[in-house]
Amino acid sequence: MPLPDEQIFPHATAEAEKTVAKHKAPQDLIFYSGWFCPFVQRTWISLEEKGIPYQYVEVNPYKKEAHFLAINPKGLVPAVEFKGKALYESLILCEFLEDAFPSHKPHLLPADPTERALERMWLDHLSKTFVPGFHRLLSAQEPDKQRAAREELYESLRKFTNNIKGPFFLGDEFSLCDVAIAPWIVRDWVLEEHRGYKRADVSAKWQQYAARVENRPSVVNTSSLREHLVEIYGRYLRDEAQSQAAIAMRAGRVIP
Ligand code: GSH
Repeated sequence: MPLPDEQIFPHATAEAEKTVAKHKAPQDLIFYSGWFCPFVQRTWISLEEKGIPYQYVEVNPYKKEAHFLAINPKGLVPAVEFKGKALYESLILCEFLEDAFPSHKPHLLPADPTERALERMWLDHLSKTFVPGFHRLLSAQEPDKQRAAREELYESLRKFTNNIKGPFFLGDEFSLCDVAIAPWIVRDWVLEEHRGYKRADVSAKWQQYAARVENRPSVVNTSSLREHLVEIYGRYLRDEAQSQAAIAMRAGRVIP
């Protein structure tokens, strides 16, 4: 019997569908995507920001098909095949795009080694506190657990927000921290509708930053309609999801 998580609307919609249509032709870089996935969207935003030629291939990662497991043995999207070599992990892929296409701008990591390290420290913060915190709030069932998870998420976001230097994380330039958090900003309506989260309750600065990031063309052009995400998030809201992330979080392990 198929896992309920396999029941996913089969393709991107809205602006993301138009972007997919422009990237059907074979290229040196094949981008294995799942239109619904926030981790995928990070890599997709980087590709779009930098104007890198790529071929878009839609995968349902819950089906664990042999052809995809040969690309990523973990069976997770996003993955990339570049000149015959397979790569995966969203932030590693974003950094790979910086390294493999140095003439493509904008550069999403600062040139200065200290600034680069600082950017990576904040990426680490997002991976270790913000992303698991978002998931914890999404799947918390009892009101007291939801309250605690919401406060924990606000705390993580306030720390991040206090370090935003300008319109974007590093100032005027859009950078990898903006890329890394953007997919969860465009999905925070789920928390707002079901878990009492409000951008304004984090801070006014967060509210303004989030509005700016969600309107960035690369973010808009990789976003699909909410209506097809509702079914997926319903499984998380009822704590019924069987994704690797949901199973790991339920068992108190880190998200793979
Ligand atoms: N750490 C991975 C990354 O950053 O790329 C996470 C990727 C991930 O969890 N992708 C999900 C997936 O492929 C879709 S959003 N899930 C398949 C599964 O859980 O079996």
